[in-house]
Amino acid sequence: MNARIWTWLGAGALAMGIAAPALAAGKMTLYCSAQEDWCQLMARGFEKASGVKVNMTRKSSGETFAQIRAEARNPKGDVWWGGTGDPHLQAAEEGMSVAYVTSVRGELQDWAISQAKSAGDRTIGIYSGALGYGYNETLLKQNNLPVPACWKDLLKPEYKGHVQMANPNSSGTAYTTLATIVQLFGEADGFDFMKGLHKNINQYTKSGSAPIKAAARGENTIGIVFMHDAVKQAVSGFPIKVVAPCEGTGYEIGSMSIIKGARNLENAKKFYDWALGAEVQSRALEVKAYQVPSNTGAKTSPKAPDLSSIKLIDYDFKTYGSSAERKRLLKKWDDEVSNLPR
Ligand code: S7P
Repeated sequence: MNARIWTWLGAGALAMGIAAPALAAGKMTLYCSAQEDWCQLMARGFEKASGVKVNMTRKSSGETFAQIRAEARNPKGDVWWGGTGDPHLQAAEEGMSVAYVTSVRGELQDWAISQAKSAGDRTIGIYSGALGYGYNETLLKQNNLPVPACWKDLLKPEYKGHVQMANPNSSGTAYTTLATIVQLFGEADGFDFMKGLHKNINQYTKSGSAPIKAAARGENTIGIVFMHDAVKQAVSGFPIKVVAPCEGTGYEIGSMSIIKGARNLENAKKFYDWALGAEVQSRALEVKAYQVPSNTGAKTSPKAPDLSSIKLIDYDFKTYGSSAERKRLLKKWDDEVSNLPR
């Protein structure tokens, strides 16, 4: 149906004193930082469930954070759904999101509620997943490269030009990598690690999952990503092997926030409650999104990385999600790592 017919129908309905469902339900703008297919599923799913027209834009976590900050005086978004928790915490601290206590709270995992509590309910956990890397087994063999198992293996000179990660300024995945390495090895040794890794990097991508998509296509050998993003490629039939680094690794609490100044606040709250429901979270499996859902009643897949079998660090979300620390680490990485010759 074209726009003119919709307008005519709407005007007719109003003239007759009847509200057409879509008109009555209104609209909302969703900023989404998960994978495009999952973002579409959420946007279209909410439209179907509520009649609310959803205008969705997909961008990486760091990019969405920068957009919300740039729009702060004239907010255009209503809900920011998905993406790593650190920039959501930073947004909460900087007053870019508003407090909301969901009716679904009692169904959520403790880590999802802790995320909310630490931000005065200005954000909440929607999923969790561990960081790691994946490699293209065929390319590894073709290039006679050893099988990597640890973070420090990625510093070996034979991997020069074979490793890809995203830029931590734009990507939540890559910021999680930087913060994980600093927590795992200490700041001085962690930055030495990042400098050593830089020598082997063929490209810093904008999006966090791009390195493993490139590996799946045979355009890159090793991609530093969330393990669930590597599993998605393996399950899709690509020759990708997934690694939980031997030293231990960090993890994310993927989050959701209502944007301060949301023009469609009631619809934002409706989306928020809907998105936390068990049935909606179970739909993630339809798009091979293998994160751990925050609703305890949501379905998980046996293909999903088993977080209880991975050596996880006690990731300090309070510190590494704070505005000052995130800014400081990103600046240090820009100044001391990204400009080094390779
Ligand atoms: O949906 C997969 C996923 O890895 O994407 C999010 C990620 O932050 C978005 O990409 P960027 O790294 O480019 O920001 C994660 O939260 C999520 O698990």
